[in-house]
Amino acid sequence: MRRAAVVLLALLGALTACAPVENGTAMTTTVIPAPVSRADGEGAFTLGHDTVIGGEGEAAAVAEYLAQSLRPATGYQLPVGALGQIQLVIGASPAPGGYTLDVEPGGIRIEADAPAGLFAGVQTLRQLLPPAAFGREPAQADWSVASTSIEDYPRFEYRGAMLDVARHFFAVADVKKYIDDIAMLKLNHLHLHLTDDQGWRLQILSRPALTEIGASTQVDGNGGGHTAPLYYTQDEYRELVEYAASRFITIVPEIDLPGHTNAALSAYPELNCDGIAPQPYEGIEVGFSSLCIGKAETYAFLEDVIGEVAALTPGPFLHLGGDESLATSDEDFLTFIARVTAIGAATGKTIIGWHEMGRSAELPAGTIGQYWSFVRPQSGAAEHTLSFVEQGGRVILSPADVAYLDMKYDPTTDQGLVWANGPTSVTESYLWEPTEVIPGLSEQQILGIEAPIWTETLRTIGELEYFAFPRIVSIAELAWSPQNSGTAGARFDDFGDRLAGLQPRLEAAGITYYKAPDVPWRD
Ligand code: IFG
Repeated sequence: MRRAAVVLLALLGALTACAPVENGTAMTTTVIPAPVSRADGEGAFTLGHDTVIGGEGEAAAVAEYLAQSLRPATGYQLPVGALGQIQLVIGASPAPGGYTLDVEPGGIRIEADAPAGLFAGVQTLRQLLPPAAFGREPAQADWSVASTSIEDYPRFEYRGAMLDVARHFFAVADVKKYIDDIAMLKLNHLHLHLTDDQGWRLQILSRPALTEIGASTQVDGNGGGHTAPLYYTQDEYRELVEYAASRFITIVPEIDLPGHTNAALSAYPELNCDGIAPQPYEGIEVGFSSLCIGKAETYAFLEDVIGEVAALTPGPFLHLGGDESLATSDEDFLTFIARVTAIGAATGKTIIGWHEMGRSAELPAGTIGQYWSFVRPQSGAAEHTLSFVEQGGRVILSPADVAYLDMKYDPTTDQGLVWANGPTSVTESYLWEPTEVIPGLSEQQILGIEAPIWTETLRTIGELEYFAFPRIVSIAELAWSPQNSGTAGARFDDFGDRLAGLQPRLEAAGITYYKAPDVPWRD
C-alpha cells in the first residue's frame, strides 16, 4: 500500500511541477478577454536559453514583437528564425480576426490567416506565461506555459479606445504607453479626439494658427507638466500611426465639428460670424461654440483641414464629431453636416460621427454612427443612431453610463465626472449586453464597441490608466468574447476571477489601476 502511495505522490509531484505556479499555488492561468474555446492538456512547455521564435514572411514581424516583449524579463536571447520551438504560422483562422494557439511540452504553435490574428494569439500567450513576463526587468520565474489548445476569434471587428488629447494634451510617449496597454486587451482601434474648445492638437501646415494659437493652452492652463508644445507635429502624428500599426491598432482621428470649436475659432477670426476671434478657453463647459455655417471661409477651412488629416491617416476612418452643437441652429446644423461629411467622404475615408449626426438624412452612404447616450437611450438618441443604419452605415456603441472611463468609480473617487447616470463601478462597466442597447439594432449592424476617456479632469498617463483600468478590460471583453449569457452574478464572478488573474500582470507591466472593491483581487 505504502509503495502505491509513494508512486502516486511522485506522479502528483511530477504533474504539479510541470504546471506553472502563480503565488505559490499551481493554478490554471486565466486569459482575458475570454477566448472562444480552450482545452487544457498535460505537462507544459518551458522557455529556455535555446528557445527560438519561428516566423517567416508576414509572421516574422509578429515573431519579432513576441521576442522583444519576452527578452527583457527572461534574459533569453530568443532569436527569431524560420523555425522555432514557438512557431507563428500564417495559415488558417477559425473565423475572421481569429487564431489557434496550441501548447504542448514540445513546443507552441500559433496559426492565423493574417498577422493581426497572430498578434492576438501572442497577447493570449503572454497571459499564459508567469506575470513576470510583462516586466521590462530581468526576473527569476518558471518560464513555463501549461499545455492547452485554444481556438479564438473576435465577436466585433471594431474594438476601440478613445483618448481625448484636447482637454489635456498627452505626449507621444504617453500615447504609445496607452497603445501598449490596449494592445494587451486585443483592442484594435485608437480614436484620438484631436480638437475641442480647449485645444487643437494636430499641426495643419496650411493653417498654422490652429496650433500656434489653438494649442496655446488646455483645461486649467498647463497641468501635466508639459515642457514641449501642446500639439503633435505631423511627423509625431505619423510616428503614433506607425507605432499603433505595429500593434495592429488603427488610428481614428477626430476633428470635432461644428461645435467644440473654440480653439479653431480663436485661431481664425473669419471662422466666426462676427469676425471676432474668442479668447483661448481653459474651462470645461460644452455647447457654447460653433463655426459660422453660412460663410464660404468655413468650407475653405474644412477643405484644408480635412484634406491634410485624411492624407496623414492610412486608416479607413475619419471622425468628424457632430456632438453637442448647441450653439448651431437646427437648420444650420443639417446644412453643415451634409456639406462637411461630403467633404470628408470625398477624401475616400469612411466618416464616423457622434449619434447627433444621424439627425441628417443626407449622410454619405455607409457613414458610421457612434452612440454615446445611455444603456437605456435618452431623448432621440436611438432614432438618430438607427438613421445611420437606414443610410447604409453601422454603429459603434459607447454608452456613456457604462463605457465612459472618465466617470468616477464611486463618490469617493478624486477626479472624474458623474454626469452619465452617476459613478460607474467595474460591475456596471461589464454587466451590459451590446445587442440590448438600441431596440431594432441587430448584432450585424454593430460595427463594434469603444471606450472613450475624456480628460477634463485627467492630466497624466498615470491618472488616465487609473480610470481606464480595470473598466477598459470590461469593454475589451464585451468587444472580443462571445456573449456570456449566464446570470449577472455568474457572469461577473467569471469575469472578476479572470480580472484578478490579470492583476499581477498589470503590476509587472507598470500599469496603474484602481483596486475596485467589487473585484475579487488576489492580494
Ligand atoms: N460629452 C462630450 C465630451 C466630454 C464628455 C465628458 C461626448 C460625445 C461629455 N461629448 O461625449 O466632449 O465633455 O464625459
